[in-house]
Amino acid sequence: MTDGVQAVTLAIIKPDAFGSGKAGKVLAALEEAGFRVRGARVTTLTRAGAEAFYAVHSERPFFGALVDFMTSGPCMPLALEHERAVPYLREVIGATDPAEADAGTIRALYAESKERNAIHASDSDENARIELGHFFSGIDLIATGS
Ligand code: FUP
Repeated sequence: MTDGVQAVTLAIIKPDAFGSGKAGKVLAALEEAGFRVRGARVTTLTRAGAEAFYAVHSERPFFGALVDFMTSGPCMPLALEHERAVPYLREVIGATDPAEADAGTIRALYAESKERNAIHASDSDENARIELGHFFSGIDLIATGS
């Protein structure tokens, strides 16, 4: 454990990775990268829930397919702690399209395609706070320092 201030971000192991039995491997990669798991769930998104979660993309041509995919089976939201939680998780997961993701990143290792790309990560501290709120209440997250 470091002495630095810890931050928390949201990851979601998406239905492609969860449904093909890769959740354990993805979680192991996240732990090996140095994240501490502060919250974890298994849930299947409702259509309304997925639309709300991805509301920022509602005008994009891929929005309907994205909602179809994210509601197609169980996923695993994770609250992950690290000193640089948001930017570091983005580094560890790699580019949106696995064909463009750096070798060794989670998407390079486990994503099928840009559309079915194994894992979500919040892209700012503000969005992390909002997105964590979709899946966790404060009391679900174990206390810092435990
Ligand atoms: P990322 O932050 O890397 O998850 O990527 P974006 O926020 O740009 O996109 C969110 C999700 O929309 C991606 F994970 C997959 C989906 N998407 C597509 O299906 N097609 C695209 O062209 C871009 C994104």
